[in-house]
Amino acid sequence: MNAKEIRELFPILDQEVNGHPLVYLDSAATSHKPIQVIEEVAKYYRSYNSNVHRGVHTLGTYATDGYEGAREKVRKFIHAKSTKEVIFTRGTTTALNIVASSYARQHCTAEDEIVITPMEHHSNLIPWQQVARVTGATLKYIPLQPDGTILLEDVRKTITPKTKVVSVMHVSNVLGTVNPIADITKLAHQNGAIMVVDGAQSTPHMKVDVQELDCDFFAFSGHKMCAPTGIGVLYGKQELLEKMEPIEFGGEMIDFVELHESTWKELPWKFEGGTPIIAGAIGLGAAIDFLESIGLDNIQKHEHMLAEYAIEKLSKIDGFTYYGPQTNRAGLVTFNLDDVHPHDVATALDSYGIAVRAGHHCAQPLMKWLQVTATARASFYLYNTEEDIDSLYNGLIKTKEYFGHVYG
Ligand code: 7TS
Repeated sequence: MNAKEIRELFPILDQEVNGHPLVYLDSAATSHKPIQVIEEVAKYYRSYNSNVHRGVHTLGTYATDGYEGAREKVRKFIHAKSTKEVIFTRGTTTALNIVASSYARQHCTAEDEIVITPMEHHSNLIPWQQVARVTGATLKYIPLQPDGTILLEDVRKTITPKTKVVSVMHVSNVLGTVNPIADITKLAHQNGAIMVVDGAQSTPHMKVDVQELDCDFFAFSGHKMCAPTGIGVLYGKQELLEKMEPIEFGGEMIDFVELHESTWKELPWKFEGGTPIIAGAIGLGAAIDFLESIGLDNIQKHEHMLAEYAIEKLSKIDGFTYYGPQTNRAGLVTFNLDDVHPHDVATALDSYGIAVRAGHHCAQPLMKWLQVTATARASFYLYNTEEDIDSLYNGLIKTKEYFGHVYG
């Protein structure tokens, strides 16, 4: 995989920020879009913009073919059995909220337990807090090891026959931990619970096979994998989705409407009330074609290499601390520099054209566990190179010198 050639396909990367060439290290927040995706979305608006599933006119048929064709691309990409199991949503947050609001509120009582981890993004934490609040169910946490991993032994102790739902992130957006989803799923199923996976940080970077994981629900966002914002996916096993009630009611999702009652369309459309995210889905289809043309295995290998290189190089900086496991980690490095607030680190780096994220990364309980108020984070994708990490290293050295001088 040649990251330098791949960069050329991302027009946004060819610019200067604050007088320096842009070094974009914030792809865990959102990725950039290759020209293929930008053009596919523009083509929809330029030549066949229409609503789907209703018009018999020609453009409407093209739009429906584009939208439903994208669904089939997603199905293949995650290896779902049927397109009935692929629901387009606004993103991971919406997808997880559908499972919490529709499945969990129906199935949980005050006798039941919901099991998650302290490393979850707020999107996979607050929906479950809300289910617990409304149903009286108990929210339980699988404890973390000091390096930010979880032990199957602890999973075994936390999940019980009272557990109804287990929901765990595939890859941590802060620690870079890759969780053993297939093994956790087995333990959930042995106890009669369903398994929900937050795949926001795995799907863009590694091959995901929902049948191999055997999870019941899997959520991800298009914008982190080269697609536009505003499109995401909820995968769910058909037998579960069939029994679930929609959470949004209105046009598009109905079959027959009477004055006092209505019936729903079949899957997946019963969960897609209103005009759907047509351009977004078409963009996601183009992003999948793009990622598959490069190969998810190649992308994963490249990011592994970058993460190892970054940890080795940045660890040479006096006062540099990173969080999360040392090995088997995803392509991001969350860190702090002694005596410099992470917001100052990010602001100083920005003045050199280097974009990193600072803050709690939507994981406040995890920050508490790490005993920090915030961190900085550099996250990598297929267009990043070792030179980007060298720039980060040089930027951090200059940042340290500057703040050492100010505070020293
Ligand atoms: N889950 C994980 C693991 C995430 O990293 C994110 C977004 C979400 C869920 C929510 O995704 P959304 O597309 O619905 O917003 N994570 C980040 C991040 O790490 N920095 O900015 C957004």
